[in-house]
Amino acid sequence: MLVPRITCAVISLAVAFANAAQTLDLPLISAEPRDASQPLDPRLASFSIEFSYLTSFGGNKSAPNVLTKELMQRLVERAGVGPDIRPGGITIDSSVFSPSAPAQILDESSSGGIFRTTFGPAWYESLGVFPDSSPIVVTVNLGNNTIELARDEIQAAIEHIGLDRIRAFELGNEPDHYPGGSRPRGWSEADYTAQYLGWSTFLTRNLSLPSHMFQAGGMVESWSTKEIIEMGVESTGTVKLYAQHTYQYSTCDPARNAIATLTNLINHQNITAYLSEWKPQVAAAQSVGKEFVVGEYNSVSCSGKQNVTNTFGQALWLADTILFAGSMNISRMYLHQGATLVFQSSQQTNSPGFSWYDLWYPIPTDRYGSARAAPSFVAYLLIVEAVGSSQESRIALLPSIASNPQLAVYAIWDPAVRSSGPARLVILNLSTRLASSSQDDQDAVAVTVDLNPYIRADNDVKVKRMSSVGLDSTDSAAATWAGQSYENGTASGVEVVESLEEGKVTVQGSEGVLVFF
Ligand SMILES: *[C@@H]1O[C@H](CO)[C@@H](O)[C@H](O)[C@H]1NC(C)=O
Ligand SMILES: *[C@@H]1O[C@H](CO)[C@@H](O)[C@H](O)[C@H]1NC(C)=O
Ligand SMILES: *[C@@H]1O[C@H](CO)[C@@H](O)[C@H](O)[C@H]1NC(C)=O
Ligand SMILES: *[C@@H]1O[C@H](CO)[C@@H](O)[C@H](O)[C@H]1NC(C)=O
Ligand SMILES: *[C@@H]1O[C@H](CO)[C@@H](O)[C@H](O)[C@H]1NC(C)=O
Ligand SMILES: *[C@@H]1O[C@H](CO)[C@@H](O)[C@H](O)[C@H]1NC(C)=O
Ligand SMILES: *[C@@H]1O[C@H](CO)[C@@H](O)[C@H](O)[C@H]1NC(C)=O
Ligand SMILES: CC(=O)N[C@H]1CO[C@H](CO)[C@@H](O)[C@@H]1O
Repeated sequence: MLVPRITCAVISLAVAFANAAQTLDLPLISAEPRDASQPLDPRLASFSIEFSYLTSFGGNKSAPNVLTKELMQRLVERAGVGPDIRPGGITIDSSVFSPSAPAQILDESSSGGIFRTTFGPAWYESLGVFPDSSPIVVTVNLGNNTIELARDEIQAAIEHIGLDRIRAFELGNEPDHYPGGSRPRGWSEADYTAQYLGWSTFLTRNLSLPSHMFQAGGMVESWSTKEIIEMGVESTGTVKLYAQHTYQYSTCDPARNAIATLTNLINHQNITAYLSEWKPQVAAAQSVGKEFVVGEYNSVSCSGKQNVTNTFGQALWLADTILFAGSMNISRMYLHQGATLVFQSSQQTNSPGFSWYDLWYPIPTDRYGSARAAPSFVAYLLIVEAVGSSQESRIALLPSIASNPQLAVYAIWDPAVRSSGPARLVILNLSTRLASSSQDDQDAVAVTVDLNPYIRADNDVKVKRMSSVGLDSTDSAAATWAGQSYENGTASGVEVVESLEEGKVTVQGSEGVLVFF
């Protein structure tokens, strides 16, 4: 696809900042991908969608959700393939497949909590809006403790999705939360491991599944991949890969709600320190030759937080979180799209409705207004273009620059594009620039980076920018990738692909750029 290149508009902007901004030399980047990640999956940025809300996100055959379809196409155009889709979350553990049911019947409590989802063959129509190249992770009911329910759900998935398109089967959601609920208080990771082995082995035989078709783990708070491997989860040959869930912040209770602020969230040290806690788990999975994925995550659990996770700040949080995850060999990150479920916590801040952290609002609602992409959607465009489609790219986070601790710089090597030296560079300036900041304050948080050491004479270096009026902006029309916004799922405005000014690029606070060498 050929795109118009309009360079004037933004270059003059960069020059305007150049006076105030300091010039920065980056640490040297090696020509070869030393200390870099495993080859990146073009599906690094994937999705988890709350099981009982898939119908809202996908629609059905006669009424597909056009916004979802368009947004997914924007990713396919860049990645070459669709992201993984995992219909899952807490509602899977009270789900029941019934061949005679309509798409779905929700049994709700008086406060709006979903305590059972009965679904039928038409439920699978919702998956039709996702690209054919999107693998599906099939999570089934383990919470109920009745293997027939899981068996029927796996059988139905094979019939209606097709085994070829199924990435893996997953037994239950966050089993470490079962003790004291659907299991006795003392139910442990040893009990989970034993049940996983019994069920996955029986189901593999009973349904004649290929070996190694299960995604094990899926815990969120206690227990770990390392522990279940030590307990023998590999012993019957059913594990394909490992998953754990992560939520850095929470609105589930008042104490955690108080620290779930934009400035705490959009902080490079906080982001990298938090995800680094999973390094032993990635290593444990790699030691048995398996992938490790974050099978469900978002920034703030219990459905996000108004004016925090529905801002452009969430885009910066996503870009840094996902690229850092790639650099530490997490194979895919499944960003949860969902809705507030009153069963998550009796003390939570949010009431029922779509989550404040969703990347898009698929249908119009009283609380959120029109169906539209959230300001954070543009982060997915930056990420898929940074990762590329070659399946050979590798990423590394460069060492922090002492004078600019909030500057996150990722180098990406991609032999399909450039044989020596980084093919692409992501520069995120996570320092705060608010929508209300004065011009002087905005200049003070801009930084100019000297890229001359990485440019060859024959290089036609291009830059795409992820920006908005400020970190705290909730306006999707103001959140842009290469000058265009994506509120209704299609690009709006004229694409702006910049060139370098004397080998330099300026990055304002709360802004990111992707440099193509
Ligand atoms: C990631 O995997 C690659 C091998 O593909 C390895 O060289 C690298 O050390 C790993 N990184 C981490 C942080 O484990
Ligand atoms: C498809 O969705 C439309 C709109 O929500 C609805 O009216 C229709 O009943 C659905 N069809 C099926 C088969 O569920
Ligand atoms: C398990 O499923 C059955 C059948 O839908 C239901 O009656 C029962 O309440 C469920 N039990 C739990 C613990 O969810
Ligand atoms: C699978 O399990 C069901 C009961 O859950 C049983 O009726 C059926 O015979 C089993 N089939 C095989 C091939 O094991
Ligand atoms: C995160 O960053 C802020 C600075 O923005 C800091 O004050 C805070 O202690 C950090 N940690 C957490 C858990 O928020
Ligand atoms: C979010 O911001 C809007 C607009 O500034 C304001 O009206 C609303 O009260 C804020 N909500 C919360 C929970 O802070
Ligand atoms: C989105 O809006 C643009 C105008 O900005 C319009 O051309 C396009 O048709 C719209 N797309 C959809 C899917 O509504
Ligand atoms: C994230 C980051 O490094 N932000 C920087 C943006 O640029 C200004 C000016 O150089 C720095 O002060 C910020 O720290």
